[in-house]
Formats: sequence, structure tokens, C-alpha cells
Amino acid sequence: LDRTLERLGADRPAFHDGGMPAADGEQRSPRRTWSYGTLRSTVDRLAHVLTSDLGVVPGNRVLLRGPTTPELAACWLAVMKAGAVAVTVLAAQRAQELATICELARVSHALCDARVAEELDRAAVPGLRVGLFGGGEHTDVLRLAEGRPDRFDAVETAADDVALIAFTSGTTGRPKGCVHFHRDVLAIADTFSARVLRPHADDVFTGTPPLGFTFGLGGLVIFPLRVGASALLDQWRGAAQLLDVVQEHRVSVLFTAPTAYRAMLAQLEKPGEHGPYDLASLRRCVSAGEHLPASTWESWRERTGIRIIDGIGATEMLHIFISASDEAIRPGRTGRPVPGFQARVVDPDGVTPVPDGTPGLLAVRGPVGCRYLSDVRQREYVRGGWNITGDTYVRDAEGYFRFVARADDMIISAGYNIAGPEVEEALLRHPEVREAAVVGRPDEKRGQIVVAHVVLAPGAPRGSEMAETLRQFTISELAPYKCPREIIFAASLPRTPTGKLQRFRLREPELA
Ligand code: 3SK
Repeated sequence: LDRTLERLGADRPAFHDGGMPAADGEQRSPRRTWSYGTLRSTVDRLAHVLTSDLGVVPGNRVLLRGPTTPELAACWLAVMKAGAVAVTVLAAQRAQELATICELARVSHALCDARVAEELDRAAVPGLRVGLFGGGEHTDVLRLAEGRPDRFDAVETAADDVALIAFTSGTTGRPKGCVHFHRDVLAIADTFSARVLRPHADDVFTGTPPLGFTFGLGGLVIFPLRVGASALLDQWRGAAQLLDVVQEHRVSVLFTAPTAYRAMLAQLEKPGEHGPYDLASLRRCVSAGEHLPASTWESWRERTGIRIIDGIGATEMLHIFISASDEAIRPGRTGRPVPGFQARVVDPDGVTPVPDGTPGLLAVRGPVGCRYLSDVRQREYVRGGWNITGDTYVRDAEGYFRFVARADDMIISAGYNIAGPEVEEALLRHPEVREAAVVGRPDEKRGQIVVAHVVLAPGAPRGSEMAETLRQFTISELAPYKCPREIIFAASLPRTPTGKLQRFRLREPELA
């Protein structure tokens, strides 16, 4: 922040927010732009509040909680300047999860958006000192900050001091804290962002991942600030609002997940309602968080002319480590290791490489890596210096990595190995299918059978005839043994607050 400001001046826009009507017709909120100058003075004043009023000392762990706003981003930067450690959580997390996280990370302080403070209250964390922002006057840390000096000398941290503990509940629901250093924060900006995304100072970023998810923190705060660009920080309220935001703010860099690309494509098909949309400002669209099917990639390119930059990242690795851009993109394949990273495919021992073309566990190493906070699962994740992400991948002769499944999403039926995502991808090619999740269900005869949970387009008839149509459709696309034996129609699929499919809830419906 300081360097960018010195280099490009204080007047450039850093963050925008508001100004967009909500999908449900709610009033337009005033549109605001924070210049780099405003951002820095807010951050510095907040750093004074943290250190002088709330008693934060370097190394203290400060929980950050709120919807995506410039205020939340300013709090994150203030924690960095104060030499404290940001513990990022999602606004959607509930009291019990917050209590667990605070205990695991030994959180002593919190900065919390007043709109979501109740849940933190209910977590009843012993000794926690909380500063609220965006709420009533006398409790608001931003109000308090107005009376503090507008320059703060950042605490001298070392490259290997802890900057961030990011929590992941993964797709299985057990929270793990991932520790990242100050140098890791810069490393993701100087690898994926600088080498693959290649943003410039005039870019306007936006996207759907929240700042409590490192996909969002990188894409919406770290990457734009590193190059002096600006970001629109808001909460995602649906495809129509996201398209409106892109059009109205002339967004050029979009970070989101495959589900949102599909939802926007469906919205673009709707006659008249909001569109036609002018999306000509877009030049970079990034997809991560889940596998991007080639059909979604193709449809987006046909509709917008843009080649989506797919990527795989992980909270353990802070951000994206395999990706490709421009002409190097191969639809349906994630890409190649981002410069600075190495990747290979290994057998289940986690160490021995398998030949190209053979599926195995993805192993990666580079300038960032997994450091779980006191968790025995560290031993499984890092083996022989390589991070084993839990994804099954194949590397081809060109050195491209193709996603097969999460290691625990492989279905073994009558001796066949079936990758759930491959069947999902086939189902998604059917015009009436909006979302699909394919899991194995225990079966006496076959070990497991393939079960598909499907969300249909609005108005499409559910029922046995449609189920049979979809079964026949998958048989026409894939080997018959991969065809779902059962199709269950659903209104929606279970997802984590960051949008990842929770297949375990479909495998074990009692957890749903
Ligand atoms: O967990 C993920 O899927 C992810 C993707 C991109 C960047 C960062 C993360 C955590």
C-alpha cells in the first residue's frame, strides 16, 4: 500500500463499493470510491486504534469478520501494519465454528462488522477484545480512528513472521488453520498474479469470493494493491447483480467460480430482464475453487469472447499454483505449474512419480506451502517436501495438468474407477441441467453405485422420464459403466460458504 502510493500518487482509486441495486429491488446505496490516500490514512488511523486503544502488540492474533467491504480490507491492512496476525473467517460462520477457530488460533482481539457481530457475541470467546466497525457511533473503531494520527510507522516484521492464519473447513467440515508468512503474501502477487494474470494499474477488479477465503483476499485486495489497480468490494447477490456491477463499474478483471460463470450464462440467456449487458470492459476472467468443465469454458468464450483463466489453489497454498493464460490455455485442463512452482503426479505413497497419462495424487511445491496450526494432518499434507493437495490429476505429454477428482471423490463400482466430476461434466452438457453432483453409494453387489444429484433449469420437468433422458444422455457421452444408476432431483446442492460442493453431505445425508 505504502509503496504503491509513493509510486503512483494518493489520488488513484483503490476501492469502490455500493451503488448497486440489490437483486430484490432494495434501494441503491451511495456509491463510494476510496483513493489510495484515503485508504492509507484509514489504515494508519486504524493501526493506532489497534495498538493504543485495543492494546494489540506484534504477534497478537486478530480475528477479522465481515462481509466484503473496503472497511474489512482496511482492517486487514491495519493488522498487517500493526505487526499482528490476521485470522480470517467468513461472515457466514456460526458461533460454534468461531469459538473453535478462536481457541485453535489463540485469538485475543477481533475486528468485526457490526452487522454480523451477534454471532461472535454468541461464541462467547473468553477475554476477547472486540472492535466493531460500521455500527453505532461510540463503539465504532472507524469513528474512534478519526481522532487518531493519519500516519503510522508499520511495525518492522521479518519475511518469515506470521501474517495470516486462514481457516479452511475444506469439504469435510473440520477446521484447520493454515499459517502464512509476510513473504507468502507477496509471493502470490509475484507468481500467479504477476506471471499469469498480469494486471495493470488501470484494471478494475471484482469478484465473488469473500475476503475470508484466500481466493478473495488475493484476487480482490493483494493483487490489485500490488499494481496500483482498484477493486470493487461488495457482496455477491446473484448473477444479475454481478453482471450489472461489471457493466456499471467497467470491471476488467473478474474472480469467481464455475457455478457463477454458469449462473451468469443462464442470466445472459434471459430475454430483456436486465440486459443486454455491455461486458466489453472485461479482459481477464479467473475461475478457481472447483473444476471448470470445458463446456462452461466454451460457452463463456462464445458469449463474451474471453478465455477463462482456470486455476487450482488451496488455502494451504494461499492461492493458485497451476494455471495458464491466453494462448497457453487448454480448455478442460487446469494448466501448467505457475512460474515459481513445481508440480508432479505421484502414486498413493505420496512420493513416487507416476508416468504421464496415469492418474495419481497431485504434489506441488513452491514459494508457499502448507503449515497447519498444531494439526497432525500436516504429516499427510506435506510429504518429502511436496504438498499433497488431495486432488487426483493426470499430467499429459505437453506438461498440462488435468483434474480427475478429489482423491475422496473417486467411486469404485464393480471394479471400475469412476471419477464423479467426469460424470458431472457430462450431465452439465445437457441443456436442462444447471448443477450436478455425483457420488458413490454403498451397494452390496457392486461395492458402490453411481448416484447423481441434479438441479434442473427452471421449468424443466422433474420425474422418471427426465431421469431416463439424462441416463441415456450420459450413456451417449461416456462409457456405460459410468452412467448414474440413480438420479435425484434437487432444488440446490450443499455448498461451503465459499461455494465448494460438499459431496460428503450427499454421501452421508444424515449430515446434511
Ligand atoms: O481453495 C481454493 O479452491 C482456492 C482457489 C484459488 C485460490 C485460493 C484458494 C484457497
